[in-house]
Amino acid sequence: SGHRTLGPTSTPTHPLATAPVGMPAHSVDGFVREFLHELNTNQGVALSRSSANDQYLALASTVRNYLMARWLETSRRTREAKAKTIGYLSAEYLLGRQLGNALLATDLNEIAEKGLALCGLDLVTLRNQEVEPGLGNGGLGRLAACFIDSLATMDVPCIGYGIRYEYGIFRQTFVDGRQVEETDTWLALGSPWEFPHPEASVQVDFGGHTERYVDADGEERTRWVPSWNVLGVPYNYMVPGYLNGRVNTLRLWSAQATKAFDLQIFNAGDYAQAVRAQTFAENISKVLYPEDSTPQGKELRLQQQYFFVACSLRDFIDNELEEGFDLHNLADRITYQLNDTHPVIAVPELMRLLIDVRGFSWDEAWEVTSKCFNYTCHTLLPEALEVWSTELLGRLLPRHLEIVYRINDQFLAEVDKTFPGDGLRTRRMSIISEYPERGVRMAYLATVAAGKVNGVAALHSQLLRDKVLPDFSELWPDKFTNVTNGVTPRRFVKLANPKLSDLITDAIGPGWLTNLERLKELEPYADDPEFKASFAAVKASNKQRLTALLKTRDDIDLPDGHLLDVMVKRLHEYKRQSLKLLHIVSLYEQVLSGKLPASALTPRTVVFGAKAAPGYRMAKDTIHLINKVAMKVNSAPEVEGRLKVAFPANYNVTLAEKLIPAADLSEQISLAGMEASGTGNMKFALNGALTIGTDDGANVEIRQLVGDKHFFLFGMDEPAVTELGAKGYHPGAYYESNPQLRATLDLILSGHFSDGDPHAFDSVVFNLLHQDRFMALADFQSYVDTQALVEQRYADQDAWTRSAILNVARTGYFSSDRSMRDYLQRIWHTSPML
Ligand code: Z16
Repeated sequence: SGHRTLGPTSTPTHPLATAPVGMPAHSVDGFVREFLHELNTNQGVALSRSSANDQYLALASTVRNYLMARWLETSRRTREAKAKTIGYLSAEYLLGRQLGNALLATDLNEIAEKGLALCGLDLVTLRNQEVEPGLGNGGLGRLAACFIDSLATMDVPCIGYGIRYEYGIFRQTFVDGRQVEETDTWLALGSPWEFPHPEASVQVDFGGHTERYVDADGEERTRWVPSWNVLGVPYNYMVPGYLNGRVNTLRLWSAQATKAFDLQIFNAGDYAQAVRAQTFAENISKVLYPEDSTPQGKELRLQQQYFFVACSLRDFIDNELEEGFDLHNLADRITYQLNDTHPVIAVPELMRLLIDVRGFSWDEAWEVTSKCFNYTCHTLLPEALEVWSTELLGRLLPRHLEIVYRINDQFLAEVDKTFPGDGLRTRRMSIISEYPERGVRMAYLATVAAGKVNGVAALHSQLLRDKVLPDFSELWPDKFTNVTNGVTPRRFVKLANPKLSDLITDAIGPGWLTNLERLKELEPYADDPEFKASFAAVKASNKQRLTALLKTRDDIDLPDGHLLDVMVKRLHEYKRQSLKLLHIVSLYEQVLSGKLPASALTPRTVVFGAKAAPGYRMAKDTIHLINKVAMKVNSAPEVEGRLKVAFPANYNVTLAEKLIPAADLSEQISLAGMEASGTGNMKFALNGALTIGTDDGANVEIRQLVGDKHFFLFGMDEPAVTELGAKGYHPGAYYESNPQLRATLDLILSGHFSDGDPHAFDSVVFNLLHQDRFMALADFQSYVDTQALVEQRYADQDAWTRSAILNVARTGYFSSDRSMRDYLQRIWHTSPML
């Protein structure tokens, strides 16, 4: 009755099908043929009548087709070898544009450029048609994208699992300097990079209750009787390795209503209600939650988490393993990496699958489960560690809550055996918290289940052991390890900074792109006048490229010849955009009040890029203040054009790729002990910016590697922060005792930046004066003093360029390839395919 059979039936064969379809010819003519074919048959238009969007979509399909044979072959090879796969479980993937990366991975850039030119088209224009898939908030999502790029490039089997949000991270605009959010309609103009597989959909259950029953063998068992369900439809994306022929898969799940769900209501005759039910189900993958680091405990978010994790576990077992595979050996074939606490519900889900569906005993199931998972923690902020109320969890996933309770009982019995009678300790360590309401501490659950728990930079991993999970590290010292984050040099050096890449390759050959430690070979060039001149010319050219972009993108005028001082990252109090702002206002105030002649200012443009979570008041007020200060400073004749503030809206991966290569100075100024790692810091250093930063996150390792002379350290270190906190921190004392800080805050309080309204920025200023949880005022003087050192160094352009080159030469460690090698050795215990 019009229905097609779902799923594989038999295994069809044909002599010509033993190998996947071959690759199209790597020639300009071949490329043009493929491109026109795609334009005609997929877009259904003639070249002469095609829109830029048609052309982009046809180009994307063309490039995609070059990867197709490799994708099919990768999948065949991996299955045949029965290789162990990394299952990367992440609620976010901040991929950035795909076309440039696909052209790079296939070595088609030049061919595409020439071929398109023959058609009268410009490759750069078409590349700019692409709307980036922004399926992540910030660092964590971008890290996932870098990691899957590296695994593909290193020939390691990996499936990235996540959610295909219909709307990714919101689009930011400013109205009167305030952030306004718009929905991100990234799918609206077509999505040439994805392959939906509705026939492989997975049903996911929710709600209901559990029942005990006795099975045929007389065993007492549990059955979950859910009350509603949805379908998860997989969408596959290619993850091409760099010039190595491997193409891994990113599998993102989209929620759809099941038939059973609405049939009942249809039969009851309420069509409108049935359609509403469909909307309800499809809400699950509708939108990315826009909080970075401080998640909201919303029911829909828990639904999202369980939804993608349940689909992903089922997918691997049912579709990636051969039929009849003995799940007792599951850990031989997959290791799941839990990217933060977001996917931790996978732990009780695997237990449930093994016990309730596959008939395992509890102990057998735990034996398998505890070998399959590892957990990465990305934060130290207590408010970022997810706790789900047992009320919500029990309502949405009653069987999982039972399993969590039993895991906890078994775990606390173990604690009691190791530390007999230490009731305080068992209460502290319980997976179940009692205040302010009963809840499941997902970080504890992850730690109990995981083979390894890692932090994301050396300092962070140490603090994780000492401050966040001290009882756990005492119980299981060997469970804890560090893997310092990294970034992919393919996207963030080669694609983002082609001129620097060519310069490097001219000097040391092309091997650095897959072996970034080879950047060390650049060290001698730091004293080569010719190389230095070329390096400085590349920076100047990247600034010009940025100037052109900001003019058309934001109608922002970047002045020539300024020190380009860049702070781009999510807006969060702990990152201290407010401290950067105080520095700007302080410089401005000194000129206004005549303490400093304008001619003494180092010409400097500060560029901010930052989205605030829509519900984060302080962050949004800070954005407003930055924009208001920018308006005033930029038009103030007193500073004679020597101080500018630019705040392009909607900072995203695409903008980062243009901004970072142009930067002179990288702002990494979080309060010590707060930023788990940072990854922007690495991207800047690798592109030849010098860092001004605190001793925090991966800054610590960057400074160790580049050397103190080439890094501007300021502020308290973590022990000093802890000591000050213990002693009692009084920000008002800094205001009272530091006249320049006082003049700076007073200028804001005077209404100078708010058309005379003295209360416009009360929330930000009074927070700094009376609370200042992240001690911006305590670090203010050190920061402005260190900025003066920056200016001194910048005045000596030759010395600056030398330091910049050494930053590039000495930060090869921060390749995500190295991070992946560390995970392979320390956590996954597997290796690339041979
Ligand atoms: C996130 O982006 C991060 C941590 C977290 O708990 C949640 C989100 Cl969405 C960031 C960290 O803040 C940053 O320091 C780190 O570099 C990044 O994750 C990747 O590890």
